[in-house]
Amino acid sequence: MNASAPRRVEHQQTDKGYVPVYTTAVVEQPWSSYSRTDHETWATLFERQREVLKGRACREFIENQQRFGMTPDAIPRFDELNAVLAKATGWELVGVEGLLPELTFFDHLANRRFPVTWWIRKPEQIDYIAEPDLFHDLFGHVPLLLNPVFADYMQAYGRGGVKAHGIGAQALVNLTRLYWYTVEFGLIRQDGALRIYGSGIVSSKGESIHCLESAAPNRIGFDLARIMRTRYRIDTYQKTYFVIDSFDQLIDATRPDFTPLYAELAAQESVPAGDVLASDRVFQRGSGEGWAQDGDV
Ligand code: HBI
Ligand code: FE
Repeated sequence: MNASAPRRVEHQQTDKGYVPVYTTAVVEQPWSSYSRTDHETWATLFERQREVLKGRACREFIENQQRFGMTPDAIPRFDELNAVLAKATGWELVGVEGLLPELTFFDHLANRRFPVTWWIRKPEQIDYIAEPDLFHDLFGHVPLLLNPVFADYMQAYGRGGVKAHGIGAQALVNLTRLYWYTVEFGLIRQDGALRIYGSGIVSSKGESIHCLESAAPNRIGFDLARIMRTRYRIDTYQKTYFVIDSFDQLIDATRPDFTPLYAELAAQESVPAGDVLASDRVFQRGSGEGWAQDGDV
């Protein structure tokens, strides 16, 4: 790591698990400072995930990763990806230290800027890392920004986030759940089968298999208000995955102003992450095997 490389932001490990450190700085990708180990970590994760996602990731994810020309040979350069992105959907990747305060994050999305963590996890974190690193952001989030409908959804989400920030904390909770159950852990129905589009899933080998093949989780049809009421998991696989029929369904759901919906939701109980409601469109009612009883966020 040469002296010019920015210092990686480490979340503090405490007895309550890791405590996120939020920063707002935008940094140039220090591509020349990546070590051989960094490139090898990218290669290992890239090859492993490309293998496990065959027949599991949605069409658009694989197609767009190829359009970017991402390979296991080396960590991709943000400026090369930006050249492709700018032409296709007008999005731009900006390097960041890690997690951003919510309003900063929303403001980037509202302006078609996607924040990508500049550093990649250490080899000993290859199977799990608590915060989003370069692999999660670049491999997981960036490909779908080439899909025009999903790219519009991400900008609409950012604009909604800036508004929700002005409305109050509960609106932010509702909106964060929407991000969690779509952008991070969403499933889509394609050719009669369930496929993955959520970034938190595609960047995780275990969850790429679990979300589609395990009997444990619920799989429920997308319903905006239902998702905004539903608590989620940070430290384990999701107990429930929500299934969209198309990316159009996502962008259509974000057209109306959410203010009246937030007011409605404020009067309703949150739904525990593992519950199934009578009004749900159920693809699978999970067995709940292996679920932790507490810890829903
Ligand atoms: N910051 N860099 C980064 N990446 C994220 O995905 C992210 C964030 N800050 C907040 C956040 N996500 C979530 O709370 C969103 O739901 C807002
Ligand atoms: Fe993410």
